[in-house]
Amino acid sequence: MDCAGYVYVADTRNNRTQVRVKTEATPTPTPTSTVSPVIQVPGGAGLPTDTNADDKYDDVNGNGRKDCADVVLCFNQMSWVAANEPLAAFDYNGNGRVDFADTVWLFNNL
Ligand SMILES: [Ca+2]
Ligand SMILES: [Ca+2]
Repeated sequence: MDCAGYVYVADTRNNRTQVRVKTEATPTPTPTSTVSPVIQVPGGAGLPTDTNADDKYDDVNGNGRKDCADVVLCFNQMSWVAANEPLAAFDYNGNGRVDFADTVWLFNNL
């Protein structure tokens, strides 16, 4: 194959070279987030957001910034978040579950 994408096939049995026309390139798939879509946490102002693009949704109440209200909502809705939100978005400490330690992590990372 050459730089233009043409494929040359050596046919030694018939002493000839065949040229195959290049095919169109396969479109590259668009990268998608590793985190499933989140939904609004009860008591929040909107969809939770990831304020610094680290796949941790630290703006739990969806007001566009991480603040104490997120820590409070995270604590109050811990069971709901664990049951309804994608784990990767709210498992801040990466221990495989949404629990009190994630609320502490959120507070310590305001
Ligand atoms: Ca917030
Ligand atoms: Ca956790």
